[in-house]
Amino acid sequence: MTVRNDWSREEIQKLYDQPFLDLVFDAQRIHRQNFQANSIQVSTLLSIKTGRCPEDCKYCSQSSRYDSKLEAEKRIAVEKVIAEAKAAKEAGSSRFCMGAAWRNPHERDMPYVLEMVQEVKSLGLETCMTLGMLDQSQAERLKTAGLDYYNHNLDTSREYYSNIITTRTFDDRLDTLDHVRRVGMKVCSGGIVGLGEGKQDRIGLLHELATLPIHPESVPINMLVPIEGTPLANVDKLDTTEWIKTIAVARIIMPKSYIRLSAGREALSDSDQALAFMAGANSLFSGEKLLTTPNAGEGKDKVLFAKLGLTPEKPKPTVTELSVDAMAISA
Ligand code: SAM
Ligand code: DTB
Ligand code: SF4
Repeated sequence: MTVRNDWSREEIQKLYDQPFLDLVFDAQRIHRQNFQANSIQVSTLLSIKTGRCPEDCKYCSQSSRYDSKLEAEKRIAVEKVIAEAKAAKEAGSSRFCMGAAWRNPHERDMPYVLEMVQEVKSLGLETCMTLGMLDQSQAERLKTAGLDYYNHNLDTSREYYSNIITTRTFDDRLDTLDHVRRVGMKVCSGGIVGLGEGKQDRIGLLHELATLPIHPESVPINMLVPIEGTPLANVDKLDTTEWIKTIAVARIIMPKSYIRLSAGREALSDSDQALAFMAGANSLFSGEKLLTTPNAGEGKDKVLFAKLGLTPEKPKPTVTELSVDAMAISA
């Protein structure tokens, strides 16, 4: 199956507007042509610097502009990050994603994040970071340290974007994605639904993602987690079906990308989650917490996986683990 980067908005709209069951059926068919059925990639998130962010993203608990009652935390120690990463690996995660409430990393933060990447990578976990905007040299240094993925979301359509964020532009976001791509790092980029946007904006977001020169390897589709004190605290809740449709269309137009059921999973029933997997979601965040909000813990996910017959993708073995295996075979 060929991967296309020339989708038109009309084609995407047509996919989105199909009868729901036709759309989900199509998405699952395409999913099975490109991925192993019943296998889910599991990532764990950790906030390495929480709150007091200068940006004005209207959904976010971490913006200093809103009174979200979040307790801010300075950079946490690298040792603590390593301990959390080890625990995540033991619990079955294959990727460890570290997030910071920054507009962009300052030069003084670089040694801290670079050391962290090296250490987490040496545990045999895939590494991911989300630190805000990156310049070309920062992307280069993160790649050299062993960073596998960089998460930077487009969040919503170009047209709706300025209703949500004014402190950085849509094109700033595309520039960061371009810097990440140029150094050969994998891209994790998606958006949020339920921001008060219309269907055309969900289609616009999907169109932007699917017409990037290379599709993001990982596409998180978040559902707004309303945060008290933020401008979007009381926005009307989006029907879950629209979230599932967004996932299904993403699966069809970006057939080789991992589509991640992200923030908002707490609000989904087990059967809604099953429907999201049916629609082609094959990745999720596990653990008790996302960055600042609660998430389904590992225990809950184990039960869900057993109920649905899903298997977590295995973390890649470390070099040491590989050589121990090789010795066992040759003995
Ligand atoms: N500060 C960095 C940045 O914005 O690039 C990294 C962290 S930021 C929290 C990562 C992403 O989480 C955002 O782009 C947004 O898509 C998602 N997110 C943040 N708060 C959310 C919320 N309340 N509900 C759903 N998704 C949210
Ligand atoms: C993404 O798209 N979703 C994750 C991850 N990338 C960094 C973050 C979700 C955050 C949800 C709100 C919170 O916990 O603060
Ligand atoms: Fe800051 Fe990221 Fe939250 Fe925006 S989404 S306010 S940049 S932490």
